[in-house]
Amino acid sequence: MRDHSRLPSSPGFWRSPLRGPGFTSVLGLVLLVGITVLFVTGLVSYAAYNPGLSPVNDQTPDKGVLGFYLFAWPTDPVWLYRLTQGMHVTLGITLIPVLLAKLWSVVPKLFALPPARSVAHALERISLLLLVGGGLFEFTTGVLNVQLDYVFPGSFYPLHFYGAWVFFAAFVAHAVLKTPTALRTVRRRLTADTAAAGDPPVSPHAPSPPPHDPSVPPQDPLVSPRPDPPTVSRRGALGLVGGGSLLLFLTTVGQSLGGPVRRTALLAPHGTADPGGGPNGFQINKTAAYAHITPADTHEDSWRLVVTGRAGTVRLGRAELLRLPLRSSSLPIACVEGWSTTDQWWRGVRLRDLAALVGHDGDPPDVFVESLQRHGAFRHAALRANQVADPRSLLALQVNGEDLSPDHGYPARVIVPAAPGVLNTKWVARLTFGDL
Ligand SMILES: Nc1nc2c(c(=O)[nH]1)N[C@H]1C(S)=C(S)[C@@H](COP(=O)(O)O)O[C@H]1N2
Ligand SMILES: [Mo]
Repeated sequence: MRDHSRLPSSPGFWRSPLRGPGFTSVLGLVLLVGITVLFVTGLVSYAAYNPGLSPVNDQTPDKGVLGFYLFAWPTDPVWLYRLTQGMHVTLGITLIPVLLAKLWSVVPKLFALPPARSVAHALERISLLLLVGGGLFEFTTGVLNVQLDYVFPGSFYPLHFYGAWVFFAAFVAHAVLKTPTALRTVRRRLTADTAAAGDPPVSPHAPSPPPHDPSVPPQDPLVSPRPDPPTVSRRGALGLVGGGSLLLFLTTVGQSLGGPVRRTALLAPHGTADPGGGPNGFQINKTAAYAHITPADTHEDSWRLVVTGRAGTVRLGRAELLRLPLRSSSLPIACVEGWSTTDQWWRGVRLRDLAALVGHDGDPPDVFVESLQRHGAFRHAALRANQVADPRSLLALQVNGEDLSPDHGYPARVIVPAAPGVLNTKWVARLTFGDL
């Protein structure tokens, strides 16, 4: 006779004594909270990144109904995007061991036969496929986008955005079905632990604790019918998962804290340009060389900033810009990839003063910013009116008391409070205020 226990569809195939509702419930409850935070911080990131005014800077093409919630991202507090995106990326990376352990803990269910016992069961299994597939997709695309320059067919942003909605819909359905059981399991486990620890009964007439853990009915499909002898306790296994998460957290979070702590971010992407020391010695995203910006392009004799508004166009050299009223702002750069800098001291011309030069006094409109850079998705950006109006928003010419370095955007770059780094266009060549 064939030994069915050698097929993954047979419960006897799965031998780990760790599997069971207790293990799965704890991990599930951690993910319930964690993934909800990931979803919210992720949606918020799209609102920040996606001004929804210019199709050129709309990183969510055809966002359609899913873009219903997009709003004007505020410019206060200046560390807002450092916080939301630092949380998004750090938490996402920290949750990887929990996600993997959770999937491992329920893997027998994925193989169970028959594929569907009823229509309801079939629907549940399809939703599980979306849940598992969506979860793996979101975590994988997120990590790859942070760690590698570019690996996707099409832009990362719509992929991660659509994926998030599919994943989260399946996640909500799953959470509604399973959270009550998970909470009950964990609560019973805690009560059982307290009783086992030898707490005296509340009253001599109180019913004695049940002889075995009632949360693990022997027929629970997660419990192996033929478990191997344990090599680690459930608590030990949860400790390993938690330890893995802690290690990832400690080797990631430094990139969002910035400053000297950045060096602890061993898992932050490397191989990027070394910013060196001095006033310009902070994180560089894309170097001038990468963007094919040459000294000839940015030389005083050739570079002119072209500013257009309803009153016409003006052209300004760097010397002329330096003669305009210069302002200072202490602002960080916070990249969608999760890293950010501490506040840097920028000096330059207010965007709203430049708007006023071309006929937009008082109430400046949106601006479309274009770089000298010819190729690449980040060579242009559109800023909302509230970002232009903020007195801290600058076309920066200097940073930390020195001229911008070529890698940080010499001769001029945009810096806007609380905005994602991608809106802080470097090597600016043209500003167009108002409707295009
Ligand atoms: N022209 C241009 N500007 C750009 C980019 C770019 O690739 N090209 N990268 C943007 C991104 S994604 C970030 S995070 C910031 C980083 O600025 P930094 O390199 O000065 O730290 O610059 C932004 N400005
Ligand atoms: Mo970025």
